[in-house]
Amino acid sequence: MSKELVYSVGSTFPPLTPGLVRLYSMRFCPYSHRVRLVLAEKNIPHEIVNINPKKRPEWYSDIHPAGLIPCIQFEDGKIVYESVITTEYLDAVYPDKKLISTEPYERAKQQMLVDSFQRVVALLFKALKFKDPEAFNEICKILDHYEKVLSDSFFGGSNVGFTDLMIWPWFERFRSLKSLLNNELDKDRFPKLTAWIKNMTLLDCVKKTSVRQDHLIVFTKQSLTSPEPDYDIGLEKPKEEETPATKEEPKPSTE
Ligand SMILES: N[C@@H](CCC(=O)N[C@@H](CS)C(=O)NCC(=O)O)C(=O)O
Repeated sequence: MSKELVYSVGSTFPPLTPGLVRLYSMRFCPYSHRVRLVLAEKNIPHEIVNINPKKRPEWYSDIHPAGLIPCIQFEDGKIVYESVITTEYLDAVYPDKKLISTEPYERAKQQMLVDSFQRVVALLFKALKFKDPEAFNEICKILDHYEKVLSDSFFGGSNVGFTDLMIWPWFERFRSLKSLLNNELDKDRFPKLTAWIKNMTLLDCVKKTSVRQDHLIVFTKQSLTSPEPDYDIGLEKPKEEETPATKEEPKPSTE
């Protein structure tokens, strides 16, 4: 049975593994994808516990008061949630491969790009849910600015940084979901972003954390029409007699 199966209502809290940061995640959640990218890029030893966001385990409310994912938990009891805050925290306590610039203006520029990207997130949902071509046009208008300010291999310079990892999950979705969007980014309008996408796909952290396209398509179709999509698409499911509480413990991630 797969260790990636979601924990749901009625499950037992899986004890923390000494020496590992725990990420509460969900395979198709773009916000969790941000944190998976950061953990992979910074080589932080971690384990992943996937949570069913619609049927959360009772024990999860002791970890995240609002029950959202992603969230990270440390052996010493520290808990941090919200994908951007989690990233900033991890970058501060694991200073190797710094993602966020210490130069105030550079840092502000990175944060502005991440913050304004929330509008793209909302529009992508609109484009998928309502098959609204105008929503995709709006996305492109916002991305014109990203095209304009991109002046190196990555947004923060020659190495991957904060902005790149915070916005990448949605670019992966633009590509994977182009059949559902009936649209894709125009290479002529976005030549620098097109080159950036190529640079991103070559990164180990992107390769290790990418979501399988066929699974993402099925999951997205389900989540647009059903209140309870299958969070375990493509995984080996438990046999009838096994309950979530009898699942094996999570194992250290190989990401
Ligand atoms: N602002 C949060 C958003 C996280 C979020 O919306 N996560 C979704 C899953 S992709 C969730 O937990 N949904 C459960 C719910 O809304 O009850 C972040 O950046 O971490």
